[in-house]
Amino acid sequence: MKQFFESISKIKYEGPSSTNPFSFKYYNPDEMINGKTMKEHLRFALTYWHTLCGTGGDPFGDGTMQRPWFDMADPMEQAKAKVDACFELMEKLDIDYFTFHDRDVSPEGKTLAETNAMLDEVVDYIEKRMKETGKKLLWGTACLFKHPRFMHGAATSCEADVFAYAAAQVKKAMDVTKRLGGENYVFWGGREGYETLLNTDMKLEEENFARFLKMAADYKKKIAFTGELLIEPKPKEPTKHQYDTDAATVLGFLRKYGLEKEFKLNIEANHATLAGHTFQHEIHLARINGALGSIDANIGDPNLGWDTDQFPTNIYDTTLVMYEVIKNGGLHKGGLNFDAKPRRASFEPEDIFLSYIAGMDTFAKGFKVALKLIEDGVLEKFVEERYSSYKQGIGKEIVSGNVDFEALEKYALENDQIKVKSGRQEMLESILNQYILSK
Ligand code: XLS
Ligand code: CA
Ligand code: CA
Repeated sequence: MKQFFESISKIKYEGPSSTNPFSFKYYNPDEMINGKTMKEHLRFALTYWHTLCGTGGDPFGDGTMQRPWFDMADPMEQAKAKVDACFELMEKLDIDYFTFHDRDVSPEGKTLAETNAMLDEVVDYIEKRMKETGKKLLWGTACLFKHPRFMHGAATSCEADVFAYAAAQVKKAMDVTKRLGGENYVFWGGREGYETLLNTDMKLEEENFARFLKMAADYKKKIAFTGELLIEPKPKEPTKHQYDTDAATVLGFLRKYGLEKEFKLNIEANHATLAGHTFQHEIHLARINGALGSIDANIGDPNLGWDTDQFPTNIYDTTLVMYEVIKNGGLHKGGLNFDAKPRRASFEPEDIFLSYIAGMDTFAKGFKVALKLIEDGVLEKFVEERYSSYKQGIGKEIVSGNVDFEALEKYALENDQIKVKSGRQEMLESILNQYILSK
């Protein structure tokens, strides 16, 4: 097997006082926590597209990333080299899972049949490497946004031939995901949206999108794929209006078309913030609706209005995300997928390791802080007390559905001298800081 990162050996846990940049300070994969290893709790995944395919190019400049396989002239040789690099990185970073789009792992041919044949050839190789190493596929997906044929959308394209092509591509990507034992299959509506209503039949596009997802859910049953189907919300970019704007929009859409039992959500930090929400808000909303599938662990830049997909290094965020994950009873089939890329100027192969280490350590520490917060029940006790008026008296009657407007008017006329309590936001934020800084 070709080795691409020979100068870097397996990254080990050295603890918070280590000054070795190529070591984990907080991520201790084998540490037992509540009967499971830290690795089993966090279920980290490596993203194929950013890590192996990302060039560092932007609208103003060429690619910058030094990746030995970029120099290989033969596309299939390059595709297999990326597989080797992927497994070497997972091994050295102690990551068990990976995620990919069909077109990340193999090139596009002249015809769909040729493209499928090349995909099969690379998937054979991936399968072999998975068997040798025990590494697993967290999720697969289809790239329905890169090729110009998808300029008007895929399932929401104005061209029926494009709808059919997208269906064929998703069918094949689902087959491949099943074959590799993928635990989920993701739908990110890359170009499912629109730029202007002057040329758009939004009603038909929305209905077609639902038709497409229904066919996918039917196909899942047909092939007995046992993974979860996940939709990944995002409000904008690449289109101006993406149909899967945020978690609430997607849940409403699924319910409208009777698809809510078939799909869960893959929540990404940078998409949450682009939608004007916090990462925690989106995860919380998915969780309380029984729809938290998986998490794309990255972070945006609060000063930039686009999807920067940076490695997550904000401990405040990761604490609150892990707080939600613990409340969810864990990630189940989901994982923490680093849908993130080193900055354009962090172009050396070493930067891949340093970026993953930063993200993994930030999540490991956030997990520990969240565990302590939950163990001490500080936030829960406060929230429970804050809503205690619904546990007895008139509140209990409201919650039990025993009163109507007339009964409440009678009650309010007799009880109109109301005392409300402070929300104590600053006190709670200060407690959270205390936990982050000291636990
Ligand atoms: C892009 C999305 C994409 C999905 C998979 O913004 O995050 O990478 O996760 O198609
Ligand atoms: Ca994503
Ligand atoms: Ca993104």
